[in-house]
Amino acid sequence: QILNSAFSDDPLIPKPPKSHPLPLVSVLMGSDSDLPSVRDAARILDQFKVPFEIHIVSAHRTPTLMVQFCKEAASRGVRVIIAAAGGAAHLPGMVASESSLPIVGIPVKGPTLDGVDSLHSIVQMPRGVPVATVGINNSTNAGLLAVRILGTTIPKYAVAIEEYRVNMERVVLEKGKKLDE
Ligand code: RP5
Repeated sequence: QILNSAFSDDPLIPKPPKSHPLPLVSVLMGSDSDLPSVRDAARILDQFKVPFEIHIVSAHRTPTLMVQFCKEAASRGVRVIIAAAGGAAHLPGMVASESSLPIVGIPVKGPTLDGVDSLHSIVQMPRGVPVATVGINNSTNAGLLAVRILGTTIPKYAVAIEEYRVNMERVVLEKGKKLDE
């Protein structure tokens, strides 16, 4: 069984949120250096009270762990996998090839090439192996998409997304009103 991955002891690298024992969503990242880019997805899942887990799983550095993770995820109750990677960002695509769950890919912006390398690596999947790719570093949308997918079968998440949308509209309209004053 997959347990929490060991994250770096480097005090400069933010600690990940704690994994839930019975997660509906798995958040994977290729490296602990991706953690800042997945934090907003974790915040959204937390906000919507979705049980989730978070692991480092690398398509290149820990391929055996990645395959094992994919084999076990659905039977552990996971419904959606969010996978973040940068550079030669093969993790989301490889997870999509090893699992039948819906995969949301987050292209991470690395120190070079502005994340376009990651975006192209994740979005240009061959027909038959889909990855729902969000914008570069847009892990907020990855979290929201995962909640929406859960909402198709778990009504409380659909209701919560509806409330989120209504609230977002209200906030934007209020901002517009303030501009007109
Ligand atoms: C990818 O390589 C990771 O997703 C990360 O974005 C990138 C660089 O990893 P590190 O060299 O920072 O560990 O696999």
